[in-house]
Amino acid sequence: MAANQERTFIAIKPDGVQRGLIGDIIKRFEQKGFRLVAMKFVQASEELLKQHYIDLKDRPFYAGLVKYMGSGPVVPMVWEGLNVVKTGRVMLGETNPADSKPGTIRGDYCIQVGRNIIHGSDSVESAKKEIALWFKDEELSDYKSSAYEWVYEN
Ligand code: IDP
Ligand code: MG
Repeated sequence: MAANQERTFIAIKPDGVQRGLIGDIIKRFEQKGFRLVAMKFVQASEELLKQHYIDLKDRPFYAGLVKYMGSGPVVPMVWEGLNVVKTGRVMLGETNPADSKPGTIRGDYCIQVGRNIIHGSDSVESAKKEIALWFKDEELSDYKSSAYEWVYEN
């Protein structure tokens, strides 16, 4: 896979949807130059959310996290580009909004860790797992962005 085709899984959580932040969040990824590969507006099942956060199953906040994520519709997305996993995490800010710098999504739009409005994959490996969990292969769009030559040197 070419480096410019790295993919990450980003999801706007129920609080981000309810607070009217969908457009602002998508805009940041678009303006950065990343390519939108897939997006849905869905109410996730408890089963899917438990699986999505399976690595955290022994943490005391796991049940509350699954309930929070299922409390309303979410916007799961796949974004593509050079170093998109790492850069995506930088754009999100820290897990705890209190530690997130202004200019980051969590730094700008939220206050508490349990209402931190957005998810982003933490590695290329977990991105692959999360994309496969939330999207079917045929839901991943294979178009070429007309901005590609203006975003990348080669
Ligand atoms: P991340 O979302 O920045 O990758 P993780 O450690 O993977 O952070 O935790 C997943 C999600 O679980 C966080 O985004 C947040 O919504 C929630 N979470 C993490 N730590 C706490 C906590 O101490 N209390 C409540 N919720 C938490
Ligand atoms: Mg995580």
